[in-house]
Amino acid sequence: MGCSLSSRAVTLLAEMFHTHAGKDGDKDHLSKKEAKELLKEEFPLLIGVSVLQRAKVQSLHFTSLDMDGDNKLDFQEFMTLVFSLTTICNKLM
Ligand SMILES: [Ca+2]
Repeated sequence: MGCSLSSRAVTLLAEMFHTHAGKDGDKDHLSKKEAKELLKEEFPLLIGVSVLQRAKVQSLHFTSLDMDGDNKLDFQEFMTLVFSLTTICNKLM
């Protein structure tokens, strides 16, 4: 019996976070550089979107996502980014 779609989605998100966060050796936090690379590699669809949608994506500033101000994103802060991106992607569908 396979996993449900939602179980796979949650697992994939956690996997995506830890894979990118671990590039600098700290798999529990995304640095600004890692967050930028994650967006570029995992959400290439957003590269081809309209100017208006791109403006919304660019408004997801690292500093506004970094709620505790430690200059890196933990998993909870990352999920805020995922929520925003999912909302934007849903509007593009
Ligand atoms: Ca943080």
